[in-house]
Amino acid sequence: MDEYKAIKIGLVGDANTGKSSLVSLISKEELPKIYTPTIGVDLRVLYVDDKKLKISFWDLSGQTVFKDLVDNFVKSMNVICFCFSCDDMSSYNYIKNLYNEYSENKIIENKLCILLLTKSDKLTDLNYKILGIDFSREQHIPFFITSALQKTGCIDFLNYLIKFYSPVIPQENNQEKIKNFQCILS
Ligand SMILES: Nc1nc2c(ncn2[C@@H]2O[C@H](COP(=O)(O)OP(=O)(O)OP(=O)(O)O)[C@@H](O)[C@H]2O)c(=O)[nH]1
Ligand SMILES: [Mg+2]
Repeated sequence: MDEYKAIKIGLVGDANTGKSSLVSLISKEELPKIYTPTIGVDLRVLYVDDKKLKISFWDLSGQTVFKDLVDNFVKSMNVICFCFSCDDMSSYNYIKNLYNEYSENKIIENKLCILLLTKSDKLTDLNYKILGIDFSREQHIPFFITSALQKTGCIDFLNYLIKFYSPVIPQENNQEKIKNFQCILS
């Protein structure tokens, strides 16, 4: 396993935005039937054998009580996924503030940031989508629309990550790639 490139991905966002559900889906686990808030952090690992990638998903709690712990974990990640959900405008404000905070504290420097709109099966207000597109364009970060329930968007998100870290492309080019990303909508 030594020759595998390790990539650490942290999912952040307000409580109840569906981070754990997304990670369950990616790990091919059953979606939890009832909402169980994450206590601190959960970890799942995905091996992509043909690309020699070991992708670890750090499912970080959105509970306020764990904010300091989450901030500390985030510092050691390669990728930060900012999650907000289609049914809660405060979850958008939450990640917007968090992004600004991490940006001011230089926590996101040299990290790939990704914006995820979750629970798209509940999308009744197109404003969520527009806010996501605007945010991703302003900050030059990729944007994916997902539903763990309907199993949509996650494959595009995963493929993007795999392609981004594909060993064929030297790691040094990543900064360039971050700047030149295309806004991806699924
Ligand atoms: N409709 C719908 N509900 C979802 C989806 N994903 C998650 N949920 C529900 O949203 C609630 C919260 O999901 P979690 O994945 O536990 O949320 P979380 O972001 O991990 O929450 P914390 O661990 O507290 O930060 C649960 O009741 C899930 O069943 C989705 O894609 N669609
Ligand atoms: Mg959780």
